[in-house]
Amino acid sequence: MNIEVWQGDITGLDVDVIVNAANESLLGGGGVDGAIHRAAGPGLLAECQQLPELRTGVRCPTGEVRATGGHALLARHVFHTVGPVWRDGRHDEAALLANCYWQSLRLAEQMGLESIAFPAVSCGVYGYPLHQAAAIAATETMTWQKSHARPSRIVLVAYNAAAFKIYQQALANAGPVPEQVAPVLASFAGGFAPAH
Ligand code: AR6
Repeated sequence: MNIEVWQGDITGLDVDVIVNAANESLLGGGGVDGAIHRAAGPGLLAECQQLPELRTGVRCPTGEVRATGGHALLARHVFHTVGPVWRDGRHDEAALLANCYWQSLRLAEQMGLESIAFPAVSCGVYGYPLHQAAAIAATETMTWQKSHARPSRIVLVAYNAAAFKIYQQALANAGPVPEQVAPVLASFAGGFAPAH
């Protein structure tokens, strides 16, 4: 059991599931969403289009998650979650972002998946301050691992060196390390294949 920080492009990871920072339509966009759709190929968009709309233009409300296949990705599945748009921190942003992590971990457990990789949900176009988002990612994933066996590998993906350091610090701050479940703080995920 460990939580890892890995720097690079999430689309190249050989894990059971990569999480996508999507929007409520689930019909693609820029940032990591665009990268995942490009790498997965058109089958991913076709599958997203088949997911039911709860109301016009909303297939996944903010804070929730929907699963699809991985299509041309190495990852077997994609979880599409929708992070909050950052306003001022007083509009439930933290709780909604925590839900993205918690609901994704719960779905991975229900599906019997062993490994999951998260990008920095909400930290691009949606403007969430990375320090605060990294603290939430660290707290939610570490709390999850204290009481759940699966997924046994949780990877926090930093897209650049600055984000890598912020994640390292967030994990160090999120202790105390649970007994007998020592996370490998900020290790590179040596077992993952890089992008082609
Ligand atoms: N691998 C890993 N991380 C990445 C990658 C990548 N290939 N590309 C970007 N990031 P964003 P959001 C990082 O904007 O803020 C889309 O249009 C990036 O550096 O992708 O949740 C959706 O359709 C940043 O730290 O997601 C939505 O409309 C993080 O991923 C909207 O953007 C998230 O940045 C969602 O905005």
